[in-house]
Amino acid sequence: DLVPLKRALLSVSDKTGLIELGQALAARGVELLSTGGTAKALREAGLDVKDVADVTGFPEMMDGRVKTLHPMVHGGLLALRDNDTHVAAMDEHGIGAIDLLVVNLYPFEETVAKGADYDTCIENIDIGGPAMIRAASKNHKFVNVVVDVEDYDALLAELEANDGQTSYAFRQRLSQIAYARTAAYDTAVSSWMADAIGETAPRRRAFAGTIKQTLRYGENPHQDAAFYTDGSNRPGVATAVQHQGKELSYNNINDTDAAFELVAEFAPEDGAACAIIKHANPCGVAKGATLLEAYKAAFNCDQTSAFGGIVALNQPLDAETAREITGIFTEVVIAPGASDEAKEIFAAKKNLRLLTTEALPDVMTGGQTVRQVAGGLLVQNKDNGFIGMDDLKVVTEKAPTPEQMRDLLFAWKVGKHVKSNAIVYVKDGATVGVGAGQMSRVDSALIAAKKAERMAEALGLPQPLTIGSAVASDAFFPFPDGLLEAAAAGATCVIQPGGSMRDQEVIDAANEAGLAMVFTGMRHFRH
Ligand code: 93A
Repeated sequence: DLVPLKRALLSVSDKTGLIELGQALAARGVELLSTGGTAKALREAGLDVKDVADVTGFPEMMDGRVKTLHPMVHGGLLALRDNDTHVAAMDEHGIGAIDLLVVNLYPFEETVAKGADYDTCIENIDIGGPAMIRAASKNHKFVNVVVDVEDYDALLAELEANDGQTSYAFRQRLSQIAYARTAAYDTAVSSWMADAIGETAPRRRAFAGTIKQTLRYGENPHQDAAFYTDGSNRPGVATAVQHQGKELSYNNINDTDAAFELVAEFAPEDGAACAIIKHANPCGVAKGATLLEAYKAAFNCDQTSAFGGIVALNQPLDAETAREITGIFTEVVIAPGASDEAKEIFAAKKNLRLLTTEALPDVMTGGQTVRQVAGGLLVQNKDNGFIGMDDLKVVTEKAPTPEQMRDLLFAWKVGKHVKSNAIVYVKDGATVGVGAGQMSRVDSALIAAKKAERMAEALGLPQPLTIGSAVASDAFFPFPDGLLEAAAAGATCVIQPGGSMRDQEVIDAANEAGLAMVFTGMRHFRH
């Protein structure tokens, strides 16, 4: 799959590194073609360059709007070298193959950033450049395309390593980068125009996605909103089938996603699990011998909050669980499938939405999360960090029993899906108190314990279920106080990342309180 590089077309607005690149290519005997300004710069450096105008037989015209938009150029980029008809067409029309395209586009983004007027911005929309980039990218089986000055060195290194040729994998990588550039470029143009004409409807803005649904409104009724799919076709709320009920709202989608991603932490073959979500935080998560048991246990964590919640299951919805769920008002149920009987039971509840997918989300897959900040986007890899039994380090005199260990790992998995500061109490495979989103870890510990007290009263239990529970903290305890609150609530074992300056103080406090504690060495902030 090595292809030799004989002919290159260089057309760049940013001339940084151009001469060095031109010299290196010329030294390898590569023939250089260029557009006006680029050709001029190369010639001034003493390089031999052919004008694209001489190749097309047309002068650059209309203020440069038409320079490279010609079959002599696009045929040379797009022709399949191993296709007889394509080769015959090249011969017939005298089209020479172009093996390398080096383009950087008219500086549209920079022009907008400078506050240029409308017409200047329009003139800086590159047409020929993206057309050539997309042509060369499509034909990466044979053609190299470089759109970033930063990649000149990599190209030269590839040629050096392969005796003037490039590999398929290399060209493929260049192609992917090139499409990312044209996509970003057109997004910039569209966003600028939207701003210029006052278009605010989210469904008319360009994103790196395909519009799936115009939402009735966003987080609040005065906000417009839309839902996009990202093309990955991953199992999840974006690809789920809705069987009944009115359209999902923005908040429904967000909460359903949180619910399904959380329950997917529990592999169906390890038993049934259920997560109930309110405002993107779990108000109950449990495992059970059956889905029905898992649902009931999750519901008993915080019955008050579960009202109007979102329920996610890790196994197909069955009739018994469906019947139980209809006992209170629930917004959405999502599961990897549902039995016909379960669907019939839900059919009587017009407002309840049932979503099913082919499979659970894969919590181990990568991907990015994107969040907008004023004037920017924050992009990070998804938190798919995983902690197993072998990763845990016992730091206290007491070590957790196997039962405690099971609950600790359960609490840890749930904690990953709770907004920070997160404190999660678990007993017998079910959350019994969740403290979420507090600015202080102590408050999260207190709130979770308080909820458990209230539930004990409501259920007529002799004592809160936090007595004898396992507790997880999504990040380290900076001081012993949060840990002591958990101990006061009745927790007997603790899982936390460790890594605080005061770890020793916290460990001492745990020993004094008779707690068993393990460190994960990994934290799960979620903001
Ligand atoms: O005005 S264009 O959209 N029309 C074209 O046919 C065309 N071909 C290349 N702009 C076009 N280009 C762009 O010209 C390239 O993308 C590059 O940014 C620039 C290089 O022009 P010069 O070599 O004259 O500096």
